[in-house]
Amino acid sequence: MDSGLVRLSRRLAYVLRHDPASVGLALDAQGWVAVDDLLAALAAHGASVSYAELDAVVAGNDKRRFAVRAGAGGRAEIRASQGHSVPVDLGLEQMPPPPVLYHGTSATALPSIRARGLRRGERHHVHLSPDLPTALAVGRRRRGAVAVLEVDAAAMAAAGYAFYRSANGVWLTDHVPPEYLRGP
Ligand code: HQG
Repeated sequence: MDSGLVRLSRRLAYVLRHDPASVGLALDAQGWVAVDDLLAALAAHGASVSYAELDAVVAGNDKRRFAVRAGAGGRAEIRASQGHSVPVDLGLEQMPPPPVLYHGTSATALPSIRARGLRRGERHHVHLSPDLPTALAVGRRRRGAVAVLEVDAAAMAAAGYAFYRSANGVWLTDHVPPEYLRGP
């Protein structure tokens, strides 16, 4: 994606996950908003975005961060597939996880993570990656050295912890206690 579309993708992620009110929007209970309303709200806040640009962001997004559907009355609606801090019910179904999941983070966070486990912070869930390369990419968003932890998802599932998978393949759970973490 070119840099203009990357910027647009970041702006959309911010609006649709964290602060729809920043452009005067409200999401429905499941996080959806009509595409028309979104584009009008962005235009009213100084960002004129065309349907073609929005399509390019939705289709060209490496992580498929956004989902589009035909809503009530045939209006197209959009939402972020995961990562919200505003309260939305994504309707995620619980699913048995693969035996091992990964979490990429900053090496400086390790002492705290070893002591308290992985915590969800502002987000609804702890985010886990299905493979090492994805976890490395997530960890590289942080400053300094990257650390990748392995999560013993099989043992967690056996102990009754719930796992969910977002529409774009991110594994989600409420908390990973330290005893299920392996790694550096
Ligand atoms: C860390 C991106 C200290 C955790 C990615 C992480 C992902 C702790 C940071 C998605 C801790 C939270 C989520 C503890 C966790 N002590 N630090 N006990 N427990 N942490 O951004 O997983 O581009 O909320 O390791 O690809 O980095 O937004 O979570 O470093 O899927 O679509 O606290 O965001 O996707 O950071 O990333 P985040 P994350 P998008």
